[in-house]
Amino acid sequence: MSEKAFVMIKPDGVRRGLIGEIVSRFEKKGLAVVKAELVQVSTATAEEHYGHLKSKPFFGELVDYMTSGPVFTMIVEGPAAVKNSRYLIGATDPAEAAPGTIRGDYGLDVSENVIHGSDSPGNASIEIARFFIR
Ligand code: RTP
Repeated sequence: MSEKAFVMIKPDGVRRGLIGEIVSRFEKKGLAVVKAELVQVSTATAEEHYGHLKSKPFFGELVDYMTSGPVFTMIVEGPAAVKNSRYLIGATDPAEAAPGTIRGDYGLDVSENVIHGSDSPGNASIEIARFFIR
């Protein structure tokens, strides 16, 4: 059954010119990119998106990072799109992410870790609404 996932190339990924490489990985896997946009995230949207981390000491830095330049937002669609996207993306900390995953191949820093992918179909719907239905 087809499913939608929300994926976002973070400001470091965009700055480093990784959009093409990352989109290509999703396409080669067989997931369709059905919507995409280069957009500047507002402070309010970044704070809402990472609201579950509000109590963390790095929350302010995380919001500054996420608003430091444009992000590339995508809706990807296909079988088990959420689970398959998370596999392609790899572990949150690039130092723990397997080679062959996006964070494993392109990241070094646990905060500036190149890409975000929704962690459940429910959160995918919420994030698609947050970033695409404005
Ligand atoms: P994401 O939401 O971005 O896909 O990341 P995730 O589910 O893999 O990880 P989560 O725990 O929700 O963390 C969200 C983002 O916060 C930054 N972070 N910094 N300095 C730190 O120790 C730290 N820990 C997390 C990362 O940008 C992470 O992706």
